[in-house]
Amino acid sequence: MLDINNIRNDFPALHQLVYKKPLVYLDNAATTQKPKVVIDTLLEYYNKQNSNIHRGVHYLSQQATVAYEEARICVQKFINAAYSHEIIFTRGATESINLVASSFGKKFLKKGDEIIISGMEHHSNIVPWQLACEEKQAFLKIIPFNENGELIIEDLEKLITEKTKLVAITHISNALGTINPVKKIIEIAHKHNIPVLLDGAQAVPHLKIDVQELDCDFYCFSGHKMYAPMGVGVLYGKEKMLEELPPYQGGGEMIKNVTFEKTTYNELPFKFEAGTPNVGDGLALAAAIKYLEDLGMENIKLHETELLKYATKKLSEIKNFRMIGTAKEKAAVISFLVGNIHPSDMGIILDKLGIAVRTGHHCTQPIMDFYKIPGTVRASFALYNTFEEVDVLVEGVKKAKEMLS
Ligand code: C6P
Repeated sequence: MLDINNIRNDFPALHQLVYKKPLVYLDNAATTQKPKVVIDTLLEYYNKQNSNIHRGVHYLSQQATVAYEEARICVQKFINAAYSHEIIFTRGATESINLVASSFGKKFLKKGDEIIISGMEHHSNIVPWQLACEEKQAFLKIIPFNENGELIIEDLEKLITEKTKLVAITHISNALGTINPVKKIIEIAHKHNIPVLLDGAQAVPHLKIDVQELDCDFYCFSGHKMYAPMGVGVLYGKEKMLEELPPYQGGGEMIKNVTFEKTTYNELPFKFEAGTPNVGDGLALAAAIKYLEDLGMENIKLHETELLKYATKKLSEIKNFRMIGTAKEKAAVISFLVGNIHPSDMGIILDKLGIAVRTGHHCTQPIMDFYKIPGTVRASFALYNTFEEVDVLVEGVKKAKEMLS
């Protein structure tokens, strides 16, 4: 079992008062707080190692290059990719998805083709595909979900045609908490030789990810939702897929040889990493991964599952509490409404009590349209949250309800 009180000491930001109240940070699906080891890694990099990498002959450049490539190997092992060159550093999940949508779209999409996504995608896994489809006059098809917020995957078989080029699905929904049956989805798609991209932005901080076991073709995530800094993320792609895709951006690093007549491209992963990379944040991402591995992803999952159970039970006792997203398989995300109270009114009162939650559509407007609601209040938990904090949330919701009813 995790010693949560001890763990909390690793996170400086958790120990502060807001409006003279102890901070209860429950906006972890938006971004997590950072452990000291991650902050220190960043400081150490800029204090001692800072230099541009790959092209330098001098000591600092060589040291930083080695450290950055070690960070790549750290990510590779964390998600069990077959090769380190299958790990492309990006700015985050959004950029990873845009990279695939743009490059895959350019190479493989033709007029009349189809891309399948689901009804519960984050806008980051909708709009890039819409852009790609618009360019090639292709179409988006949508796997629906039921009232509980579970995908109706029997419909996937019906949606697939010989024109389907790719399936792109979120591993865990940021607004509903649903853990999707991605292995099953991948099996169905692969039966028809269709590659699958998983948006793992919400999954990587909570589950042990094994991309070879999943057999996904692409996996995308952001560092800042898994205790690393903002501005760094990952695209995993199977070697064979990445080899086939054209570059996303042009510039330094991604080339082998440039003349005005013709440019040849660098090998993987550099073909997709144009320009000076975000070295410091890459190293800090590796530090976050080591931190998670030391705690153990299984232990983290156990703790968060207990928090989810406890919070679900306690909140459900509040009269007129309505949970949005009641899938059997859920991560520690609770989206809710209370009576007719507008989510942002609830959020403002919770904030004044020191409780940080997110309100609104969470960049998933189609989900809100499905439930015919303007948005939700969302409490999302991390490895450092406590049962006492759940109690504070429950009391806060009761108080807000009293004030707003
Ligand atoms: N969700 C949330 O509060 P970026 O912004 O690139 O780090 O991540 C985008 C993204 C993609 N997919 C999913 C499932 C996500 O949840 C997010 C980010 C945040 O839920 C911001 S809206």
